[in-house]
Amino acid sequence: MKRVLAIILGGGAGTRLYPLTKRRAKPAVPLAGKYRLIDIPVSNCINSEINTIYVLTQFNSASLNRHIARTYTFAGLTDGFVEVLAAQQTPENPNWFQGTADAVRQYLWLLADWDVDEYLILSGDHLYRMDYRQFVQRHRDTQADITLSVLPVDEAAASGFGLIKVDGTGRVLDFREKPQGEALLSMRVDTTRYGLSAEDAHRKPYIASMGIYVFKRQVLIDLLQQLADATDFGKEIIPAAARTHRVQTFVFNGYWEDIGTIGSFYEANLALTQQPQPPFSFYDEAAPIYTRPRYLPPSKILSSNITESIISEGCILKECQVHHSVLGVRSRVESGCVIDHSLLMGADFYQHSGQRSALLEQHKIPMGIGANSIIRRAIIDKNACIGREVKIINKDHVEESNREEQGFYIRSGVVVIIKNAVIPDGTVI
Ligand code: ADQ
Ligand code: ADP
Repeated sequence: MKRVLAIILGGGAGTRLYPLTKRRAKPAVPLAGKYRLIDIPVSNCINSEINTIYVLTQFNSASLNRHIARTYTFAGLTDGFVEVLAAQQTPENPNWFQGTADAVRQYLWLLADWDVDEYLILSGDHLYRMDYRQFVQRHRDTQADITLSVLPVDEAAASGFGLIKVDGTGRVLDFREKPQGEALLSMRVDTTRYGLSAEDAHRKPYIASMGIYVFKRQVLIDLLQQLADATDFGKEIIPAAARTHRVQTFVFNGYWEDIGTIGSFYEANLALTQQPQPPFSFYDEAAPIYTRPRYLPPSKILSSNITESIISEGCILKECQVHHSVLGVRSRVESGCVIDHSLLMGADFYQHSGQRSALLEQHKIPMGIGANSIIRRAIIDKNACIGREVKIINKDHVEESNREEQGFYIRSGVVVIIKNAVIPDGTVI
C-alpha cells in the first residue's frame, strides 16, 4: 500500500450541509458526538495501511487544520501524513475549485510528483468502513485503468447516483451520472448476479458508483490533461473513460451512506442509536475510527431517563429525559428538559458554574439547553445557548426555512440551530 496515494475530496461550496458549514470546512463537521467527517476516510486509510493522504477542500478552516494537526501525527519512522490542500488563487488560476476533477487538476503539479502506482480518490462525506486494500487488490488483479467501488441500490435512491452496467468480468460498459426517467429505467440490471436474493434484487435493481475510485497514476494525469474542460469525475471523467479505458468494478457489501445533505446526515447520526443492532458501529477493535483525544472527564448524569442514546464524554445532564438522541462532547442539559430524536453537537469549551450563574444574573444565556426546554427532531450545533422554556419542535411542520438572523434553519423538516446561536427564553420554533 506504500505505492498508493490517497486524495480525499473534502467538499465544494458546502451548500448541501449548510448551515453546519457556515463556520467550518465540510470535513470538520462534527459527527456522532465526538468525531468529524474527515475521521471516516482517514481512519479507513490508516486501517488499510495507506498513510499518505491529501485532503482537498474549498477553503481552510481553523477547526479542520487544528483537528488534523492534533489527531494525525505519525510516529517518526514512517513517512505518513495527512495534509490539507485548499483552493487558492494563482496567476494561472483565478478561481476556486469548479468541481471534483478540477480540484484534483489544480493540485496535479503536486500530486504528479509522487512516485506511486495508484491514486485512491475518496469522498469526504460518506459513512462506512472499508478495507481499501481489497479495493486496490481488485484493481491490480483485473489490470484496470480505473476501478469504481459499487453497490446495489433501490429505485428511490438510484437517480441520485452514478449508475453502471457491466459485462461478465465486471468491466464497466456504460456509466450514467444521476439519470432520470427513461434513462434511469434503462440502467436497471439483474442484481442477483451480485449475490442478492431474488427478493433483495427486486428491491435493489441498480448498481451505483460510490464515488470513490482507484486510478492508475498515469491514467489520471492523462485524463485530467486531455479532458481539459471536464470539471467533475461523476459527470464527465468517468463516463468518458468508460468508453475509452478499462474501467472495472469492486463490489462493496457493507453499510454505506452518503451523508452529504442535512436530511441524510441527521438520519445517519440518529441511526447510530438504533437497537439492538445499529447499522454502523464506531466500535471495532480491528478497524477503529480515530479522532482527536481530548482527555475529557466522564459524563455526569443526575436522575435522568435516557433511552436509546449516545452520550459523549464531558457532558452534564440534570433531571432530564433523553430519547433516541446523540449528545456531543461537553453537552449540558438542565432540569426538566426533553431531548427527543435530536443531535446535540456539544461545546468546544466548558463554562464553569461561576461563569454560568454570572450570565444568568445578567439575564444572559449560558451554553447548553436551559431548564424545561423541549427539543425534538433537531440538530443543535456547537456552543449554542438555548434559553429556558424553549420549544424546538417545528410546530408548523415546515420543510424548508432560512431564519439565519434568528439563529436557525429548517432543512428537510429538521430544525438546525446554528453554531454559537443564542435562542432566548420562551422561544417556540
Ligand atoms: P456527488 O456526491 O453528488 O456524486 P459531488 O458533488 O461531485 O458528487 O461530490 C463528490 C465528493 O467530492 C463529495 O465528498 C464532495 O464533498 C466533494 N467535492 C465536491 N466538490 C468539490 C470541490 N470543488 N472540491 C473538493 N471536493 C469537492 C458522486 C459521484 C456519483 C456517485 C456519488 C456517490 O459523482 O457518481 O454515485 O458520488 O455518493
Ligand atoms: P473539539 O475538537 O474538542 O471540538 P476544537 O479544538 O476544535 O475542539 O475547538 C475548541 C475551540 O474552543 C478552540 O478554538 C479553543 O480556542 C476554543 N475555546 C476554548 N476555550 C474557550 C473559551 N473559554 N472561550 C472561547 N473559546 C474557547
